[in-house]
Amino acid sequence: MSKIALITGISGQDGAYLSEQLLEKGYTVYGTYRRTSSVNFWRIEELGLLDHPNLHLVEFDLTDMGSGIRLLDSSGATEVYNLAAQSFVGVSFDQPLTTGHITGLGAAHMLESIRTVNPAIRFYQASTSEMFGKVQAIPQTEDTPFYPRSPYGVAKLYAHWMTVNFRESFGIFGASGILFNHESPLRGREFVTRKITDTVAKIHVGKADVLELGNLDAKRDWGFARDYTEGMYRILQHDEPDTFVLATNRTETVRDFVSMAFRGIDIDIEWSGTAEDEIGVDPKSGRTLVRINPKFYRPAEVELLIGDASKAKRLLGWEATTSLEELCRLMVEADLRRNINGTSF
Ligand code: NDP
Ligand code: GDR
Repeated sequence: MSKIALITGISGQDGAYLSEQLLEKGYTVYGTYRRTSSVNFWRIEELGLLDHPNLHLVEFDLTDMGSGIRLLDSSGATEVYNLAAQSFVGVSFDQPLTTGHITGLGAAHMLESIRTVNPAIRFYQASTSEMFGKVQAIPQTEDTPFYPRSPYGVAKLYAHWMTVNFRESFGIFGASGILFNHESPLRGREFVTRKITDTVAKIHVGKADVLELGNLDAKRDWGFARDYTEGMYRILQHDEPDTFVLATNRTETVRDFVSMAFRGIDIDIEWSGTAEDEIGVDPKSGRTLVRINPKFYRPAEVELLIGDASKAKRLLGWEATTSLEELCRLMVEADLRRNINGTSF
């Protein structure tokens, strides 16, 4: 009999890759999506999974605990990957309560549902490097103190500690992956890497003139999402429920990522100006291709993230295998293809 997994948030980036990997491993997968006025399955469609016989798409909202209980009961899942969240940091400042309900309390709903239906179900919580926020140590490990800097980070910290608490109080197999930023061609376009690669592709084909960004100095530890979803699986197969950092241990600025992406279309951006009037220019044509728009600044910023995933390497045999250059190339190529074919999401 195949193992049964439930993935909340299958319409998101990680849900798509994780479902692909679990199906390849022979799992039956129940993937949850929200009721919306138009369907949002482009990621699983792009991976060719939409008609997979072992993939069951089920309507579900994390804020409705009763439906979580019924879903656990009817699916017979023995592993739950809780990936659903209001995951955009910027929006969490405008909608802190919605973010708290979904991203924070939503995880508690799943934990309570597991406790009610079958406490033997293994639970993975999608925790985040945003919990480190104003960082207290470099690099960040499982032992680094938390200091979240956004309503999203605060909500995730609640969900993280509820997972640890249910592990310690009720013996539930609650595992938490503190994942640093991970990107891919399936990344949502509001996140900075995909915004950059999509706009670079649009500039290349003449559909956009300029890339407008906020804080170019923010530093992130960016990896490839497919490596990280494999890490989630390994975290849930470990003998003991535990907390693991997944990261690349390399950090770069947003500015560096912009330069890297433009190199993908043979432009070597030259930077000039300071802070809020900085611009990026194509030295060959003299065109300004990058400029600052203050509307993309955040009320409080996470300036620097760099993770140390040695524990995951030691206990799970996991490490990030895709370089940032390779990741950026994959993303620019995918966006060029989509913009040329007119299939851009
Ligand atoms: P996405 O934003 O791409 O996906 C989030 C998913 O959650 C979507 O399927 C979304 O559905 C769903 N969702 C949102 N609200 C609800 C709700 N009320 N009920 C049910 N489902 C809901 O995120 P990622 O795939 O990038 O990330 C997966 C998880 O990992 C998230 O929890 C994120 O916070 C966390 N994380 C991500 C990192 C990253 O770098 N990608 C790093 C660390 C943690 P819909 O499509 O309808 O919006
Ligand atoms: P982040 O990702 O906040 O780290 O959260 P995002 O890509 O949104 O921002 C990264 C950094 O880039 C700066 N930035 C901009 N960001 C966006 N989105 N748009 C811009 O125009 C822009 N200009 C500069 C930001 O200020 C920030 O410093 C992601 C999400 O996936 C979370 O769910 C996850 O938990 C963390 O990564 C780890």
